[in-house]
Amino acid sequence: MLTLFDNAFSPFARKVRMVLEYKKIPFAVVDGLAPEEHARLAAVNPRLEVPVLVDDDLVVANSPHIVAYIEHRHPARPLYPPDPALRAAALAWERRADTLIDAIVHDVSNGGFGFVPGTRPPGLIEAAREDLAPIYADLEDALAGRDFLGGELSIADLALFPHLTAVRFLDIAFDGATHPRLLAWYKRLRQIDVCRADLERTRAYLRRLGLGLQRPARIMWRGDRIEWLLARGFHAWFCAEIAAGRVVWPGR
Ligand SMILES: N[C@@H](CCC(=O)N[C@@H](CS)C(=O)NCC(=O)O)C(=O)O
Repeated sequence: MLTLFDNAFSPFARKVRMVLEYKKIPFAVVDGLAPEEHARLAAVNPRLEVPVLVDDDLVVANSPHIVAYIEHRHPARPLYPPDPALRAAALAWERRADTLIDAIVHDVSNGGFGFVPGTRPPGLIEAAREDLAPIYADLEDALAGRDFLGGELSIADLALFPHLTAVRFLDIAFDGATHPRLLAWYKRLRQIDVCRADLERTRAYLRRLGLGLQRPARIMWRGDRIEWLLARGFHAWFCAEIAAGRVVWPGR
């Protein structure tokens, strides 16, 4: 039996869960970021990150590796396009979603829960808009003549979907008038069962937590998310966060 260490707010975990559901693979779920599950998560991933997939005695961490593992073990309903060029492009989109797009969305949302009004570093939204603009333009181009980025539904679409949902709530969304193919793609995905279920789960999770725009006391920071902040010149803000004891580092 497979067990997924999941969290309904993690774009990486959401991607993996949609893959499992799309392939109709049975699995058990543990909310790996729930405080009461901390020890169980630590036992399978010392970095204390979700997602993690446990397949009997075998542990796979890091979402693109988990997807590759699932695809290898369960090839039916493939999510890697069979055409080599489309496959390479789909994996490149997955990587862009996991790295730069995740970093921008995470940093603008301050870890997912938003900034207390008036505390967002000046210029952050503008920097995010600037760096998302070429991505939206590339997506618009990539969707010319096709419904999905890999031809059929692929890992590219499922990796991007959680992020392109989040941007709508952060004032950094694409404009449907200038990106009509992207808007049509987004609406198309929302009609797909696994994407609909994903959105419903995330909404229910947020309702359960009763989240307004409250910041968590401490946020776990890592690689790409820090890189984008520093590259865009927000080092003073980030150092102040560290100095204030609000930064948690992944385990080793
Ligand atoms: N590269 C990893 C990144 C996973 C990751 O950053 N997970 C975040 C949630 S989005 C996490 O578990 N953070 C720990 C925390 O917030 O406590 C992957 O693709 O799976």
